[in-house]
Order: sequence, then C-alpha cells, then structure tokens
Amino acid sequence: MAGRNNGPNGNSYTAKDITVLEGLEPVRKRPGMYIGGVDSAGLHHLVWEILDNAVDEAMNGHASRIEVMLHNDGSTVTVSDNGRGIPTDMHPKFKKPALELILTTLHAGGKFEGLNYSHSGGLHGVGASVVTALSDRLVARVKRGGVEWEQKFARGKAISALKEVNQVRGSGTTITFHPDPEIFPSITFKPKLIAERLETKAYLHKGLTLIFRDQATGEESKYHHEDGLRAYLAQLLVEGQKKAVIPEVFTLEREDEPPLECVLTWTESPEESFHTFVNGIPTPFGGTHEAGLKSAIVKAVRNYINVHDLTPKGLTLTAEDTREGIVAILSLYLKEPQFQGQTKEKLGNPEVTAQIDTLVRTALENFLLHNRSQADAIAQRVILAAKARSASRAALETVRKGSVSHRLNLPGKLADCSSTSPEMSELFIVEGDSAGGSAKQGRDRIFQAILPLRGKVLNTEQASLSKVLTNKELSDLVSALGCGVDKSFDLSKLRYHKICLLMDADSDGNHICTLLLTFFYRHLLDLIRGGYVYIARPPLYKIEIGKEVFWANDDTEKDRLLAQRNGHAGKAQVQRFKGLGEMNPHTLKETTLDPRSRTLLRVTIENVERTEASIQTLMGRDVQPRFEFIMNRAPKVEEVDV
Ligand code: 1YM
Repeated sequence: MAGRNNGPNGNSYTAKDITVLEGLEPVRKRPGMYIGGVDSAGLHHLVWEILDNAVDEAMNGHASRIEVMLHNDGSTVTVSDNGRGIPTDMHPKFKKPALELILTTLHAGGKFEGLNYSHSGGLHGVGASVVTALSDRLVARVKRGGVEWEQKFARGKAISALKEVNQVRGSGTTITFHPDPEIFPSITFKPKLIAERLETKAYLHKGLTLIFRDQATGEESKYHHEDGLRAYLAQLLVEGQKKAVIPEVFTLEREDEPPLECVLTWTESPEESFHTFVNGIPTPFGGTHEAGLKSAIVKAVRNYINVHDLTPKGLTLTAEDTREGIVAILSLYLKEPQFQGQTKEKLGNPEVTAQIDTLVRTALENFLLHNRSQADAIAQRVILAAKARSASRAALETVRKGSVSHRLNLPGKLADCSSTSPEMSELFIVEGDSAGGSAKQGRDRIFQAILPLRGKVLNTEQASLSKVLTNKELSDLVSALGCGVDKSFDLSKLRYHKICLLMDADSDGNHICTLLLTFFYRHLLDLIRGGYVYIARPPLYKIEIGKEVFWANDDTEKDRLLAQRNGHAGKAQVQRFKGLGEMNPHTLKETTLDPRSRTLLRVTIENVERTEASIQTLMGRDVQPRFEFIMNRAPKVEEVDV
C-alpha cells in the first residue's frame, strides 16, 4: 500500500506536539454537534471515528491489518490495528501520557495539524476523544517498544492510570468501547453496516486487510482487494445487475497533488451512479468534486462524438445523455476538505471542481482517442440515450396533441376498432401474424382492435429504458395504447379499457405472456393496478361427442369432460390446437373473443414483494436463481416442452 505521508514529525512523534486542549463536557452536552445526532447514524459514527484513525495509520504506511469485532452484547465494539501504536510517552507540560491526552481532550492535535491526508474535516476527524466522551466504558491497549500498555476511561475521563500489562512483540492499537446509554437512546450496532463500511475501505485502500467479527453469530469476514477501485466497480456492476457496454474500464490514478483515483464505465442501465470519496470518507451527497467529474465526462464524450461527426442528423445530445448508464467511482485526497450540509456528507471546496474537470477530461479524452472501438461503443450508447429521450418526448407530445392527430401515429399493423370510446374498446395483443389474421376476421370490429406481435418481445427486466423505448414491438404497443410510459404515462389517454394478451396455450405463448406482463409491470404498472390488463384463454382442445362440441382449456378439463361423457353418446373426437393460427376465425370468435362465451382472466397483484421476487427470479439477468427455480420444480413436471 502506498504510504501517503509520514506527518510533521515522521515517526518521531513526541508528546510535546500536542497543542490544543479542551475538556470533553461540550461533547456530552451537545453530541449532535460532533457526531451529527444520537440516532443510529450517530452511534455508528463512533465506530467510523476509531476505524478512520486506524485507516489513517495504514494510509501513512504503518499498518496493514485492521480488525473490528462486535461483541456478543451487540453494543460493545473493539477496533485494532497493527500500526505504530498511539504514543504513550509523558507530556512534559501537562504531566499526562500522550494516549490519555489524545483520548480525553478535544482536538488534541499534533496529528491533525499539518498531517496531509488524515480523515480530518467535517464530522470526521473530530478525534477519538469524542468516542471517549460518549462511552461509559473505553479501554485502550497500545503495543509499543516491546510493552503492552493499558488505560481505562469512562464518560470522557481516565478512570485508571496508564499501566504496563505485558511484555510483547510488535506494535499496534486496540480500542474497545461501549457507548453511553445516557447519551444514546438505543445502542445496537448493525453488523451489516459495519461490514459494508469495512469492505468499502478495502476497495479504497488496496492492499489493506480488514476483518470483521460478529461474536454473536461467530461469523468472520475478511476484506482485501489488490485491485482496489476496479474491483469495487466490478462489484457494483454485479450488485446492480448492470452490464457494461465496453470491455474495459476507464482508470485514472494520480499520486501528486491532489492524489486521486477514478474508475468508470458505461452500462445498459438507464441510471447514472456516482460513488465519491474524500480522504477515504464517503460523500453520498456529492459536491464540488463530483460536479468536476460530471462536467469532465460530458466534455470528453461530446468532444469525441463531435470530432468524429457521429451524431445522427436532427439529434441533440444533452449532458444527461452522455452520462446515462455510467457507474463511476472517484476517490480524492485533500489537505483541507470542507464538508457541508446537515450531515457533512458533501464536499464544498470550490477550487476542486476545475481541478477534477481538467484532470479527468484530459485522461478520458486520451482513453477515447487510444481505444477507438470502446469509444465508438460509448458514443453509440450515448446516441441511444438521446434517441430514447427524444422518442419518449415524441410519444408524450403525440399523447398531448389529442386523439385526432394521435390516430395518424398508430402502428401500421394495428387493426383498430371503430369506436373511440375507451370504456367499450378492447385491444387484443396477439402472438404472430397468422393468429393475428384469424383474430382480425373473428373480431367485432366496432369495439375490438387487434395488434399482432412478431416473435418474442424484448425482456424488459434486462434492458435499459432506452432499449425498451426503441424496441419496435413495444413502441408499437405503446403507440396503440396511447397513454405513454413511465414518466410520460397519462391514464386519461388510454385508448382501450380492456387490454387482452392472447397467446398460444403452449410454453412459447406462456413465455411471451410473461415478457409482456414484465413490461406492463415495470413500465405501465398503473394499467395492472387499474385492472385494465387481462389474459385471454383460447382453448387447447376441441372435443366433439356426437353432435355436441366442448372446449377444454387444459388436459385436466379435457379428461374430466371425457370421463363425464363416457358412454353417453358414442365416440369422442378430440382435436388439440397447436396454436391460435390453426383455429378458424369463427372458432376463435366463439371461444375467445366473444364476450358472451369467452374467458378473460384479470391480471392483479396480490403481493408486491412476491411479485417483485418472481420477476427477478424468472426474468432477471442473474441466471442462478432461475436455474434453482427450474431445478426445484423439475421433479414435479411430467413433460417438459422445449
Ligand atoms: C484502533 C484505532 O488510533 N491507531 C493509531 C493512532 C495514532 C497513531 C498510530 C500514531 C500517529 C502518529 C504517531 C502521528 C494516533 N496518533 C495521534 C497523535 N487505532 C489508532 N495508530 N504515532 C502514532 O500521526 O504522528 C492521534 S491518533 F495525536 F498522537 F498524533
């Protein structure tokens, strides 16, 4: 790991370096000023404070391993590192050991005055003493110079003298603390939150090993990433089920002023996501550094597209288009970070924007110049975003223009009904042209419209919004419905109050039906919620017994019918329809289209979580859950249609 700085005195720290002294009463009186609040975030801030001191020691090149343990009680935490150990020598003026001064006086400096990239600033770096102030028990153990020292504290005060406890080898600092219940209404730490924080630190400081132990469960996790931010980016893509559109990631690493590391890639996802850090501290609200990064990306990509004249005629690229799908991580080190906002999670240093803008833009332009195929893939991704944006705006405008001009925009293959009253109009979405033909002939053209779909529809669970909106089958469907999608959705413009999915009664038909329902669920949820979406049930069997004709939707129904009629009227003739295309228009009308004799199943959502989980399992990018789903059910299935 790269040691960034050895501090004002290098290793030769002495107690006289500690300058400012102030008691801890103010911290106990107004804890919010120091840790943001006494809620769960404030409680965890105590851990981050101690952890960040250990990470600083590692960043400065003196520690390589940090361990955090959550004790059995869920409210005591131990943090330890294998650094130099907090100094224990006696301060000549205050006649107290340095360790005691550091842990019992506010802003006991030395460390924070002039030391380059400690985590100091904002709520962070308020010092370990804040943790002492807000704990009813704190024990510090320091291994230094062959001796292990120990001192105990409570509510900001030393309750024992610093004493030698062991002869040891090696060096390091271990701090165990229990937050004061007088201060915190609840003192239950969240193991997951701590583990996540450690994992992020491992990505930010490559080579550093961080270990988390949860004594209650006996679980232990070890975090170590030689690949740093690149590994972090890979992890973010897996977590978000995002697929990159370029094989490489853009990487920028800079050791001199200001030290900075940046990795980014474009994905198919419709969102942009920026993860920024200053001095190893997350800045979830962004700030000046993030603004610089964003403007650099926009400039570099626009420049490439303009120089190579790649923009299709009539299309303009906005800043958002150039960033759609981006996943970016920026880690920056500043000597004097100014944090802003209620929770101090936003960077305010104004000079940083232009610095980052210049640095990243130059490097990204270079990357694009030397990686032509990737640069072109990025350009295409950006152009797709712009097209999708203008397509959805066009769709919205068509909707706004009202029904007369809207009719002019209806897809060519739609056989519309003559009624203009949505309440009585029905749209049948039919699989394939031949079934579409039968349906067109069998329908009542006054109130029934037919939209034939060709082949399989796009799986919208795995595609970006831009892909969805530029997909021909789906955009035809959206134009036919008239109500727009997502943000431009307007229920009052819906042209049919019954939308019926009419598919073959086989596995392909079921698959298309699932794909369409996924699209409705993700982009037209209000149509399902409003009860406008139906599944039409064409029969699978025609059973003729003598002069009587029966229809059966599945094998069970067919068998029941045959059993009931057995011996009644001669031999039964059973016909199994291979697909809707085989049905003549009259049969289709009688069994499936005619409101007097058809069966329509209304699509409803009974349980949002279960629906969500099913869609992710069946339609998501991750193959494993789907594989498990199939394998769990395989034994119960007699016949598999492949
Ligand atoms: C489990 C928490 O606090 N480790 C730690 C802290 C310090 C040092 C080493 C350290 C720093 C320096 C010199 C220096 C701290 N030192 C100070 C102060 N782990 C944990 N490990 N020698 C040791 O920065 O010059 C505050 S924290 F104030 F002494 F500099």
